[in-house]
Amino acid sequence: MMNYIAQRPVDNFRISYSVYLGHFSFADNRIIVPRCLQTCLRLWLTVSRKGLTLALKAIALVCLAVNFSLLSRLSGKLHKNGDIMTQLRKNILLDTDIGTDIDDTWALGLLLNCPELRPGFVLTATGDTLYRARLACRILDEIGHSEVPVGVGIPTDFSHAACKQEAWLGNYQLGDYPGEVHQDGIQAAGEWLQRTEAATVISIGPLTNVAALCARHPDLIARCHLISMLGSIAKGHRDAEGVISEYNVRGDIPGAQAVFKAPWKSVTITPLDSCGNIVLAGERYQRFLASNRPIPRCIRENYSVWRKQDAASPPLQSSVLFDTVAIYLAFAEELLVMRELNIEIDDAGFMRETAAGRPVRTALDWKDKEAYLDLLLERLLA
Ligand SMILES: [Ca+2]
Repeated sequence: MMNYIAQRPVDNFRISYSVYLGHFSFADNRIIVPRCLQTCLRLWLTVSRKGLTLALKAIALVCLAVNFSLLSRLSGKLHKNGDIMTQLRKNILLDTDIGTDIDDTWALGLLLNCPELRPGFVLTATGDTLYRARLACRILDEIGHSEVPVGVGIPTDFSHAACKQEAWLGNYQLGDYPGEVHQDGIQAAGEWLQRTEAATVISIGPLTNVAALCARHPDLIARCHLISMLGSIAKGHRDAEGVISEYNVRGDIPGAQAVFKAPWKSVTITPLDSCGNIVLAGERYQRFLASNRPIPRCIRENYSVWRKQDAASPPLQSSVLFDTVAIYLAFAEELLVMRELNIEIDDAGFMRETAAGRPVRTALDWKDKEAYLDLLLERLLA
């Protein structure tokens, strides 16, 4: 697989230069041209234009040479720091039911714009997994990320899982994707886990594929972290009080129970309690509409097709962006209220806290939801 960071030289420079300056921050968007070099260039142009003495021209030339030498040494350090950042990125396997609710499309866009994360494999889950793989391929192709391999997951009979982005997908086939495509996505995902030292699985759909990986490769799962949009602890949709049997659990209850019994290094979830009312609206949504960057443009095109099939969808705002919170949890959690709960999943798809339950880091609420909405927008527009 091609190196993800090498695809984004501007990001690489931005991150590396921030590291070099000693004020590294992933949110830091500054690109700084050394000021001394600018000054010398200006001096050289001035003395050239005004025809000043040969001595002054010589002094300016020496200053320029010294600065280019410094810049060259700095470039070496930038390259070295870029390598370090490449190694620090988390390797992500995304298991997604992209193509029914639109939030998976937003989540994929967010994942691709998070410099802390390296999307290593996209596996499609639930219902018509071939349609979902074609859709993932076309989105990745459209926004210039065909370095990410895509695998067709296990198809299931899931009558509620409509193919709502078919009109945008058109006749795009797996063979049109310039990157790697795997008809047996479970086999290929297992091989990817085998050769990936430390992987994080982000699951944002029903857990059929992830359960299959747990059954086939318990040894590999034991070295992975799982982050999932899953379940409901005390709230349902749009902050409604009361626990519900949530869609991703209900889509494959035995699968979810098996995944919770697997030997993960850690399990972290965003239940509806924290992700059930994440909406970009007002000025934030206007800024999203105004952006001409490839990721927002692609999401907008898909959202436009999707919302024609959802009459309840209000205008001038996003739908609920549940799955984006799982992506956020892969690199940070400080904006959320996190608790470790011992959770079991019962046969009706409800999460229950029990003494025998699996320890799960659970995002129960927000410390600062407005800050998350700002971060989400900035990442999508980056
Ligand atoms: Ca989903």
